[in-house]
Order: sequence, then C-alpha cells, then structure tokens
Amino acid sequence: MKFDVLTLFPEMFTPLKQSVIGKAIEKNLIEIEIINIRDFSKNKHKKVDDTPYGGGPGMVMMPDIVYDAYKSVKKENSKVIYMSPQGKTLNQQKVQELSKEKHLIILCGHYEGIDQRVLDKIVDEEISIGDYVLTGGEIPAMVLIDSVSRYIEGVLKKDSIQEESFSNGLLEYPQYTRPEIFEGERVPEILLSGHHENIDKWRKEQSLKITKQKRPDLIKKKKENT
Ligand code: 4GN
Repeated sequence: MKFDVLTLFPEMFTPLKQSVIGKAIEKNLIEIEIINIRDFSKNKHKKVDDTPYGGGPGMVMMPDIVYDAYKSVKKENSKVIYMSPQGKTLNQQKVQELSKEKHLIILCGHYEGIDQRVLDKIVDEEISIGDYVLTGGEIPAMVLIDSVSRYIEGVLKKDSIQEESFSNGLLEYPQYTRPEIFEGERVPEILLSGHHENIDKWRKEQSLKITKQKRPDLIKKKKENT
C-alpha cells in the first residue's frame, strides 16, 4: 500500500516514523510519501492561498497549486481522499475497505479550506474522523493512515486483528499481566488456570458485558446486521 499525502505542513507527519507504523515502513509493507503543496507554487514568494471571493475571514488554498501537486503523484489506480468535517465518518468497516486499495492520495486542507473547483475535480471520497473541527486535515490523515495500515498483511501479528475491538462488533475483553497481585488486587483466577476453552468463554462473556455497559449502541448495530 502506498500513501501520498498532500499538505502544507510536512513536518506534522514525523510521528508516523515511530512504533508499529515506523516498523511497517522499514519492512516495506507500506510506503508513505509526504508532498509539500508549497513546492508547486509558481509565485516567487511561494504563495499558496488567497482571500475568499465574496469576502469573509481567512484564506483559501488556491486550486491550480493543489491540482499540480495532485498531478505529480496521481496514478491509474489512485483513490483521492479529502479529510473534512463534511465527510462520511470513518469507522472500522470503512478502514477495512480502504486497506484493499493500492494507492491512496490524502489531501489535507488548512485555513478556511481549498477552492471548491479543484475538490470537485479530483476528490473521490470525503472522510471525517468525527464531528469536530480541527485547524487542518493533517491529524485526521494520520488517523486514517494508522488505522488502515493495521490491516496490511504483516503489519500486526497474525491474531491481533481478529481479536480486537470492533472486528467482531464488540469491545475487547480486559487484559492482565504480571504481577499476579497489584495493590492487593489479584488477576482473575481463570486466566491462571491454563484451561484455554474456559478462558475463551470467559473472555467472550467479558466482551459482551463490557459492550452492554459502555456501548449498548454496538449491540443494537450487531443485531441489525444479522
Ligand atoms: C477534518 C479536517 C476536522 C476534520 C478538519 C475531521 C481542516 N477538521 N473531523 N479541518 O475529520 C477547513 C479546511 C477545515 C479543511 C478542514
């Protein structure tokens, strides 16, 4: 999987060099290229935005510069995603769908946004990470890259994806590690029993109980899908 990110703030993406995603890049399981939209400014002052037609506050990113940045990375099989609070809200199902793509181009807006004409021309899908407004699309882009990369073969250990929250529509069971007694609290006895069938059963019960408590809406959704 290749991610090309179009942004005015390339330095914001350094966190992706860490941890699981950083390892996935080193192993060539995913490739992430950060393209500075400012490099496509024709202006000697490297100007990338201008005041909005019709008036109003702030600046709007100019369409021709964004378009040139897009043309520098687009391929036959690219899907262009614009991170925006107006998009469809990201969920685990959408993440899984996107992980099947070969090439994602992620466009990050800043300031008041991007001229609508270039958005209409190049964007395949508008995606939001939730109902709140941020100063730019960069953090949402990182959320998308992280969540999608976890579904690429080899990025996580084999079982982790199947076991976790949401993949079965339920929340995860609680985890415990050493020490056996922490501040007087013991690890649930069953986890020390070595009886794998009973442990599986206990974990399923815990998953269901926790989901009922914390996210009853997920139980309803699960029923609707069966
Ligand atoms: C995406 C982008 C929130 C989201 C954003 C989100 C930048 N805020 N909920 N801000 O996924 C104007 C230009 C606002 C782009 C946009």
